[in-house]
Amino acid sequence: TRRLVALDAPFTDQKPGTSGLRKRVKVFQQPHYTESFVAGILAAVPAPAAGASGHTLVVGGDGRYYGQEAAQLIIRMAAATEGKIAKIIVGHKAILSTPAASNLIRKRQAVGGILLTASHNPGGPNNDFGIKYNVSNGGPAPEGITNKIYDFTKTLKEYAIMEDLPEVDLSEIGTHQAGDLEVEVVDSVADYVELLHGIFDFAKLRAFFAARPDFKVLVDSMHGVTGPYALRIFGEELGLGAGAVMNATVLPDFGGGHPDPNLTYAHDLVERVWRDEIDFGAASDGDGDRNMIIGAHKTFVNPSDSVAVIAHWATEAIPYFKNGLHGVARSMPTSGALDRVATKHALTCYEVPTGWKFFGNLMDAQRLSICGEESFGTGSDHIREKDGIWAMMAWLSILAAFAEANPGAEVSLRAVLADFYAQYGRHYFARYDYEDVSSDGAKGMMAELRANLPAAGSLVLGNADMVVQESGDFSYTDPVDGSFTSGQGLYVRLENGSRFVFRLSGTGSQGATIRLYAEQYHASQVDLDPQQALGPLLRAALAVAKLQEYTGRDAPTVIT
Ligand code: VG1
Ligand code: CO
Repeated sequence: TRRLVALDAPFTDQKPGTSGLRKRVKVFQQPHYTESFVAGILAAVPAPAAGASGHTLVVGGDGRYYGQEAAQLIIRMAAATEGKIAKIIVGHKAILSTPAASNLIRKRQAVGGILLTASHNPGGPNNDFGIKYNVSNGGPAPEGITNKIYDFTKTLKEYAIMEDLPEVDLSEIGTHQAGDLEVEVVDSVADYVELLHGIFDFAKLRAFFAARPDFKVLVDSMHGVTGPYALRIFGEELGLGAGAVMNATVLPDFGGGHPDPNLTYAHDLVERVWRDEIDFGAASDGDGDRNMIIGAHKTFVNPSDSVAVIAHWATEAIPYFKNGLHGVARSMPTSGALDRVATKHALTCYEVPTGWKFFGNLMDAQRLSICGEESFGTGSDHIREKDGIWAMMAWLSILAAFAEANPGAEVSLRAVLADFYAQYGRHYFARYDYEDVSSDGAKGMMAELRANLPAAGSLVLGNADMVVQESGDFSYTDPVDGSFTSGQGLYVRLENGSRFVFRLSGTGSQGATIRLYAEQYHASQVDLDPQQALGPLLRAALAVAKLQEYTGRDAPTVIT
């Protein structure tokens, strides 16, 4: 039976951040809390056209704690929409990587999807859960819609739910019925693998490995959602065996780890790759949309370089792009390496605010093929999310193409990067994260910096090498639909091409995280240590922002 459940008072804290609503599991477990946000999403789903049948919605998540409960709850609430939602497609055991969910939404012409993930945030009963709404193009809902959801929840008085429906057995693939709602449980991996087959040349990659039996690959799924995907794609399809994937079991608490693929949190992989001289090492985050690429000789592919190198090689290395690229894009804090590739290849390079939702319109308008963020996110218009496994496949394809183009040369990540830097020069890039600082301190620091940004023509701290060319608070007007977004990060660009940026994270679940991004270009000095090359700039930025004064921190939590 359909029941209307009344709330004592609406929740006022359900404002989605950079990528969905992320809170402690305990917050989602409060009575009616998850229901309230789901009600907001269901209200944001457009009504079906007159006479048309109800919509299809995709549901799935990264396997974290509370995902099963949330999926069952969404089914009971969707079944109470009186036909607005007629069908739910859900991953086996409610598991879908974020890229796989984006693909399913597009492929099955769903009205949207509900993604049960807090991405790279730790999971388990005392950590984070998250819910993200994606729209019919497969991408994260734009701000217009997330604001609507937030406004709806702030005044919600009651929500509808089917009370006495038995749980749907999500471990059984096939079609189930939940009242009037059809629930199709699908293999989590199959459609995604098919998608990749239409993008990459699997036979060529197999031949590459067959010709190099000593070439070692190690993929770290960090007990996140990509385990089954990586086992199937790298282990089986590319013939590398199950040993090529570590931490492949999806665990509700990610094995107690922090499923964020960077040099700090993916340290087990980093240690093995650098110690055992593994040629190609890669990691992905909890929900599978991020990637880190590392290799022997202590090689680390900075994500800002990664998207630029992929764009440089795309038409040659990846069949999906053989007819050329529409354009490229990066988030504002991401380095300008991609801009150089765009200039050389006569492509437009768009600069958008942080967060994947800003790429979708450009892709839908066929203005954008490849894009990336400095935060270990890389992707293309094959879906509307960043895609960790896609990035790994792209880099393997580049290695294969590099081998073909340079017979007899060393085939390694290091060689590909050296070749790239020789052609374009190098954008040194570093990011400092100060996690879990006091919200007041972070806000105070940003407010003072915003008010006192060093002006064009002035010297940063009187330093004669640091003449300010431009500074401001980044805003963006979407060239496709004209929507305007402001307050996206404080930047100071110097006349020598260097830049630093401060912004506050929008994905944390408690306190505040300050991010400082720095970049500096060198045309010919390409072998410096990035932290050393950027040291003076970083120190100047920290002093200008009075970071230590406001936060009491003298060192970052994570350095990239
Ligand atoms: C961070 C990254 C941003 C990324 C977002 C979601 O946001 O900086 O580039 O798009 O996470 O990634 P913020 O607001 O904390 O800086 V994921 O893998 O969490 O979906
Ligand atoms: Co993620």
